[in-house]
Amino acid sequence: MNTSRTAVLVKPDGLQRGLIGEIISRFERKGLKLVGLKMVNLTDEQLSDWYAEHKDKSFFGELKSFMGSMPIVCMVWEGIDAVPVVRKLVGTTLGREAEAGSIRGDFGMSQQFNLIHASANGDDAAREIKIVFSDDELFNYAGARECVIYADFELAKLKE
Ligand code: FUP
Repeated sequence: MNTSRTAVLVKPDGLQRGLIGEIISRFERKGLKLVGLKMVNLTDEQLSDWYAEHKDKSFFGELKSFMGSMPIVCMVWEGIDAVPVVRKLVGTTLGREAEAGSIRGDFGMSQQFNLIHASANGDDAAREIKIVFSDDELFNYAGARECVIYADFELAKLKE
């Protein structure tokens, strides 16, 4: 399972709270590389695919209507183990229990208004990225800072 690319959504509450710059900044400072970015209003069909694992849950309809209520910011971040690294920076689902220092722990109080989505595993990341991004909207480029973020043997792993 490839975990070097992960999907992130800044949800409607993150947009309205003015947290897009803060969130991008946290991922940049960590050393992750931005390889895809767009603002979209997700359709009901896209949201049904995105949240397919929750289709039988009581909150499914409300979650989709919240997520489709306005544009959101979609990103793809790259790095060694980007999927678990980003999950850790995001924090656990319920904002008021999320770890201090994480995005949800520092800025959120809610379960539904938890500011941000991050892919749970490599398979979800691959599926979610495809829902929003076409291949030509994802970029491969040399990161100028990579030689000070990773050791040579780690850089080789990133290129595998
Ligand atoms: P996470 O992986 O942390 O984003 O959380 P989950 O996959 O468990 O849940 C997906 C989204 O459903 C969460 F962002 C919050 C939302 N949710 C509700 O709105 N109500 C609930 O009771 C549980 C989850």
